[in-house]
Amino acid sequence: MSMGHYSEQTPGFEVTKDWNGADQVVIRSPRGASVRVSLHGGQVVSWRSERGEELLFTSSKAIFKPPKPMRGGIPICFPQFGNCGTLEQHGFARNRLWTIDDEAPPLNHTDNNCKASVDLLLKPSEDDLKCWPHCFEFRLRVSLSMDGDLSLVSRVRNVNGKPFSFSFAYHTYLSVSDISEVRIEGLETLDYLDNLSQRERFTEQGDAITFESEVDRVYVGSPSVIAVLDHEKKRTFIVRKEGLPDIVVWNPWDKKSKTMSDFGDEEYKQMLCVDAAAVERAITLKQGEEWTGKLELSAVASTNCSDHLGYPCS
Ligand code: TA6
Repeated sequence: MSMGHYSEQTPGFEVTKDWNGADQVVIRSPRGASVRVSLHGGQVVSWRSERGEELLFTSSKAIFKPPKPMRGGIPICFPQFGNCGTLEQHGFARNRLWTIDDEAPPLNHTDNNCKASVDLLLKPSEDDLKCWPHCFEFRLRVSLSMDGDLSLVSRVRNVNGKPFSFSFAYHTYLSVSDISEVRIEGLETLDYLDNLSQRERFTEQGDAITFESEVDRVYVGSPSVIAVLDHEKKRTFIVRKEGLPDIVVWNPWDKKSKTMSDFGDEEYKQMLCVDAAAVERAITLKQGEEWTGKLELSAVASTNCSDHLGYPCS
C-alpha cells in the first residue's frame, strides 16, 4: 500500500488491488466521499457520496477481466466513439493498462476548491501504433472535492509530427432509482444524431427528456451544464463539461439488455448513460498541440438543484 500526491490541505490517494489483482487507486474526501479508479482502462469504477451511497451503476453481471472493460462506472472512449471508425467499439483506451503519473504537469486552470487527486497516463503500445499510427500522451486527472464532487480532466497531446483526429466520450453509467422516474433538463430543442436510425438527425421537443423505450442519441452542441433528475431518490446529478460539445444519452431498454451478456435483463431500470463527449466533429491536433476535456459530476438533493443550474428545476 503506498501513499501518493499528498498535501496538508488535501487527503491523498492509496493504491490497492481489486479481486483480480488489478491495481486500483482510491481517493477519499475528508467528509467520507470516495472514488475508485482502475488502472485497467483508467476507468472510474466507483463514486460514493459522504453517506457511502454508490452513485455510479455497475452491472451485477459485469466482467472484471481485462481486456474487456467493466460494464459500469466511467469507461473512457478514445480515440474513437462507438463504431464510427476502423478501430474496436469505443476505441482502445478503455482496454489498456494505464500508469500512475508522478510528473504530471500542473493543470492550466487553477482550482480553488481543494481536491484530492491522482494523475494517470496512457501512451500507445507498439500494437496500438499498428492500428492507430499516432504518438500521443493521454493524461487523466481524477479528483474529488471537499463536497464529494467528482471531476475528470483529460489532456491529449500530439507528441509526434503528423496531425491526428479523434472522438471522445466519458461513458458515464449513472445509478438511478427507476428509469421511468428520471428526466434530463438542458437538452430541450437541441438537434441529435439517432444511433437507432443510422445517425439520422432530429430535433428534440421542448420538454425535458423522459424514458419509455431504448434511447441511443448524440445531442450536439449541448450546454455546458445539464441536470439528470431522479424523482424517486429526490436526487439530481449536475453534469458540467468543458471542451466536450456533445452529450450522449443511452438506455438499452429491455430487448437490447437481453443481448448483452455482461448486463442483467432488468438492469436497464437502474441505469442511464449520460456521456460528456466530442462525437459529431472530430478533434484534430497538430504536432505539439494539446486538447483538454473536463467533466465534473455533482450529486445534489433535488431541492437544491436550481442553485446549481441558475434556473428552477421542475
Ligand atoms: O453510448 C452509446 C453506445 O455507443 C451504444 O450504442 C451502446 O453500444 C453503448 O455505447 C455500449 O457500448 P459497449 O461497447 O460498452 O457495449
